[in-house]
Amino acid sequence: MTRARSAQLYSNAQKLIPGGVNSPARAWDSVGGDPLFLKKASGSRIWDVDDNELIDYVCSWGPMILGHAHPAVIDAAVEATRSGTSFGAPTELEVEMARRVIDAVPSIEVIRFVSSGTEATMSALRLARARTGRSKILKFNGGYHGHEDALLVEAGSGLANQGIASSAGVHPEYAASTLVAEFNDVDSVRLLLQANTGEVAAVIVEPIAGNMGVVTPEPGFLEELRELTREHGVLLIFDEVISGFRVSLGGAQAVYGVMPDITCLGKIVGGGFPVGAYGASAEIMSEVAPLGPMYQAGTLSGNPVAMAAGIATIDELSKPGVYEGLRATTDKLADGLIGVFDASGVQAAVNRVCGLLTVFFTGNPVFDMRTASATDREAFGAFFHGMVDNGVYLPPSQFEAWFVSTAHTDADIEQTLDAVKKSLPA
Ligand code: HOZ
Repeated sequence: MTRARSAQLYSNAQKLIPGGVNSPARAWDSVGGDPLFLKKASGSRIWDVDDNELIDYVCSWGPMILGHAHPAVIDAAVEATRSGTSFGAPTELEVEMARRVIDAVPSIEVIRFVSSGTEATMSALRLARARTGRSKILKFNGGYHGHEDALLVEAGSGLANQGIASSAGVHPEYAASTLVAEFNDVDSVRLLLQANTGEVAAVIVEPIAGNMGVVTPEPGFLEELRELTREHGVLLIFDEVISGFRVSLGGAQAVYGVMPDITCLGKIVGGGFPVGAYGASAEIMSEVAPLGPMYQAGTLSGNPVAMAAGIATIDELSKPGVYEGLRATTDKLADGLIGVFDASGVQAAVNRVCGLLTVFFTGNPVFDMRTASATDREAFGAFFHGMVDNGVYLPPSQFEAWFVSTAHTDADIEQTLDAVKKSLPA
């Protein structure tokens, strides 16, 4: 496997772009080595600029749930493009898209489209503050909700890799207004809400954590969170940027039957184009301008090409059997991984839900950021490189999810498991 062209591009990029990447999670800092530069993708496969073909479990960090360059999505986007790529005025596509999301996601009655997941969470916090008249926010250690200032505190994803859980440059008052609890530990939430009675506007949580690696909510955790927030008059925000349209058409809220006050979406909702969204009851959304006093705007919000791609994606996902298939593929991969690790005496925890999984090298269960951080990250780095050398592209970090798509076949899974056998950490 030659990577000469990637190495050359990376060297050039480092002179032009901070760290050579436009998003830190793409650098291979935590596993070592130079990132691959990609030039094309189709279905479950990607090709780098040196013509190496790999099975892809990054899938653009989530949006490509149907696999890359799905014909229905490409056709819809191309057709929309021919009619003009941005108008800065309302379109029929936005209305069609809003209808689909509202029909699918149980707690959303009214939705506003923005251009990224970060914009969605940022706007959701502003909405919660506007609605409650309070300023503090509670998040979870290892929860990552994009790069909004108040949320870059004890964050997962790229920040955890860099060992900078809280970003520099955040206004100290913002950071001070963010409280941090432990995922799956409702008592840690209770204590913070009691100590800050009447001051907390919202609790924001990834109902299935995806930025400390995949960590699922323990039975009762989300339910108790719902109860507690209600008791304290605090709005509950589900960041479903990763879990939305992935674990089911209705997201994690439909799977666990717990309804947030505000939902944030991103990734899949744009079908591979830059889209985010936040939605809630009609009453809460009446705070949003021009109806209400909470201002939020964007030139490319509801962009027609992105809306067309999103509609095509949701329509494909709405076909019978899609999620059953995705779940079966995820299970086949996760069970296969456990089988290989067990047969080789490698201690590993494989956390999974439909369409997502993470391998942690540890003999213990991983249920929050502390247990995720206590796993063998050096072993993960060696495993990652073995996998890439054997034709499988994984997220270059312990604290990210592997994304499975509906395009991954049984043959892909077999090939992946063969690569795992050759990549086992010592
Ligand atoms: N937010 C993604 C990681 N959880 C990274 C996005 C990217 O680097 O493209």
